[in-house]
Order: sequence, then C-alpha cells, then structure tokens
Amino acid sequence: MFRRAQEVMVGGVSSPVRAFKAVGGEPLFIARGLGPIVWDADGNSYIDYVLSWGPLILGHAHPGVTSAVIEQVRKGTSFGAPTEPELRLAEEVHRSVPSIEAVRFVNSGTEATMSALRLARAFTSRKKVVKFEGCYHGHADQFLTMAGSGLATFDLPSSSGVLDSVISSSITLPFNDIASAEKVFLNDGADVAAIIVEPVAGNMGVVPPEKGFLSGLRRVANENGSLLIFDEVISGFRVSRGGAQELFGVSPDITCLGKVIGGGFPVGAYGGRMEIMRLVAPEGPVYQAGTLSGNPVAMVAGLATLDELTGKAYATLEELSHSLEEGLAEAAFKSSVQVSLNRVGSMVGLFFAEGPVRNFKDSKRGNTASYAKFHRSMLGQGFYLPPSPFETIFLSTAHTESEVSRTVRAASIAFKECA
Ligand code: HOZ
Repeated sequence: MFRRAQEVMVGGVSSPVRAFKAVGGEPLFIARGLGPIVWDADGNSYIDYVLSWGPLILGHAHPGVTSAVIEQVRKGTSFGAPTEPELRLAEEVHRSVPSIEAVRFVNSGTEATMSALRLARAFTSRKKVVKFEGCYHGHADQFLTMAGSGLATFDLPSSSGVLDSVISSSITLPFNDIASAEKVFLNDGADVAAIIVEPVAGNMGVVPPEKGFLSGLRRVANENGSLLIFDEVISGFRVSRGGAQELFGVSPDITCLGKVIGGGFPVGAYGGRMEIMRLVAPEGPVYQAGTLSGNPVAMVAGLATLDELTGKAYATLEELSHSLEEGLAEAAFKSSVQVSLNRVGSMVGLFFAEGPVRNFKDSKRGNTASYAKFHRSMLGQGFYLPPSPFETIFLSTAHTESEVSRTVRAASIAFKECA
C-alpha cells in the first residue's frame, strides 16, 4: 500500500509527520481501531498512543460517539445551514470555557489560528504577531517560522513559498521566557496585534508553561493593548474540561480549539470576548467562511465526546498518565538511558536528553536517533508511539492500567536496546 500510495500521494501520506521519516521504516496503514487498540492492514495490533494526534480522548470507536454519528448520518451529513447540534456544541464550549463568549466553528486548527490572527489584526489595527519557538499553530504562512511538529521533525526553519513580507511581521521568541517578551514589547509593543501561544506546548514534545509565563504574557498583552490568543487545539478539553486556561488560571482574549471537540472528525473553532468576535462577518468586517463549517456529523461526535468528559474521566486520565510517566522514567533509569519526561494530564513528552526541557532549544537537544530506535522497538512489540520526538504521547479513557503496565514492560526492553 505504501508503495502504491507513494505513486499517487505526495510522500505516500496526507500530512508529513505520518511518513515515519523521523523514525525510519514505513508508516502503518491503519485498518481499524477499537478502544486503545489499532490494527494495521496486515492484521497486527498495537496499543495506540497517537490517538489520531490527540482528538480521540475516549479511544477508538467509542460506542456513544459511534451511535451519535450513525444517527446523524441517517438524518443527513451536511446542510450548509445552522443546526441544533452546532448550537448545543457552541453552548457547551461556552459553559466549559467561559472566556469564549462567542464561537465560530471551522474545519481545522489551521483555519482557527489563521482566522484568530486576522481577527486580532482587525481588532487592534496592528500587524505584528508574537509567537514562540517550537509552538505549532498549523500551516498558515505567518506561523511557519521556527515552528514545532513537522517543521521540527524535518528540521525546517521555515517553509518555502512563504513571503518574507509575511514572515517579517512575525516575531518568534523562546517559550517560557517572559523577559524576552517584555524586551520585545519595549520596542515593538505598539505594533503587536497579538501574542499567540500553545499554553501547554505539544508540538516540541510536551513542554508545560513555567509559573508566571502565561500570567506574564497576559500582563504584557494588557499593558500594550495587544490580544492574547491561546492555541488550545491540543490542550482544549484535554488537560481539563476548561483547557489549559482553566488549569493555569489565565484567561486569553481569543481561544483556538480543534481535535477533542470534533470527537475524531475534522473540526476547529475560535472564540473569545463578544466585543472581539462581533467583528467577524456577518456581524462585522472580518471575513471568514466555510462550506463544511459546523458540520453536523462532527458536531454530534464532539457533543458525544464532551458528554463523557466528567471529573471522573479526567481523574482516570491523570492516574493512567502518571503511571505511564513514572513507569517510563523508572525503566529508562534501570537501563541507564538518559531521558527526561514532561507531562500535563494525559499529554506526555519523552525526551532522550537531560532535563529540564523548558523550551525548543532544550527539546532539540534530544537524541533523535535514540528516539527512533526506541520507537522501532516499541512498534515491533505492538505499541504505537508518535513517529517523531516532537509530538505528544496521548492517553485515552479507554486505556487501562494493564495496558500501561504492558507498555512499561515493553519500554524496559526498548530502552535496553537504546543503551
Ligand atoms: N497536527 C499534528 C501535529 N500536532 C500532525 C497531524 C498529522 O500530521 O497527521
């Protein structure tokens, strides 16, 4: 299949990190998934820690999501008109993330962040955006410098085809470094429309915000009349019901969502203060639209997913993820392999480097060859980890302690192979 795919699909994949180039070998072609397990086209099964890169917080083919989707499909798959599921999801997003007074659904995280920045520029009548090394905000031109995810994986400082004039209005700073942000704002503050940040970075491995970083950004934005945008495409409804902003107690002006709120279907959303959101068409002059935006199948999948995300679900995720973190750290230690682990809730980052890993520079110190070796060993033993050290290991409510213990036992073998 991969050979056939390479003949008709660029690199044989629909998104670059999937190609397994960073870890060697060939991508799995997934035939089906159930709970924490996926089966490839050859019939091999794997415990899945990729989970479609984050959306599947309940695991694969969750019965509640599946039946909601089937019911909606029978009623029709797309109308290009408002629907009740869309309204209910908007209400649920507002209830859970109160800083989102009004929301606009789109089809991907990229659409959400690019629309949020356009909106911030319109609201402030300013051009520049401050962003952070190793954060990834999708593939809109203005975000493609020193970004995480695929650009980090393939060591690309930027992307060909992006105009210098676009990049020149993006200022990229080290994550967790509030002093550099303060310094930049001394000179450029009056031109900065927005600061955009992943409040929990999940595209350079997992890097949590240090105490004072997010609140410092909030303060700097306030002092300079800039907007603060949280890209919670990964962390939204994942690290807690109200996302990273609830967990760390810092409220942005605009939030971008995706992944979990679509329950495994293509969804993004951006929302924030009413006075800002009112600038979006048809209420205001900021244009943004989409034929499949608010797609009812995606909306019911999102609703069914959020229905399951109770306090108990987050407690389970926390316990499982803690066990995995501890187990991996101990297994590496016993094999004398230097690793460092970062974790926020069910987002786990494994770095083959001495810690602490607090920014992109630290993350890039990780031994990529060791990660590749580890990945191959784990895959061979039936455990599917992200095929890049710059991505996040995700857990779902479908994983159990038994799967985590098996994973840790396999990791002990894999670490020995890396030693
Ligand atoms: N947006 C994902 C990185 N966090 C990559 C998704 C993919 O390549 O499939």
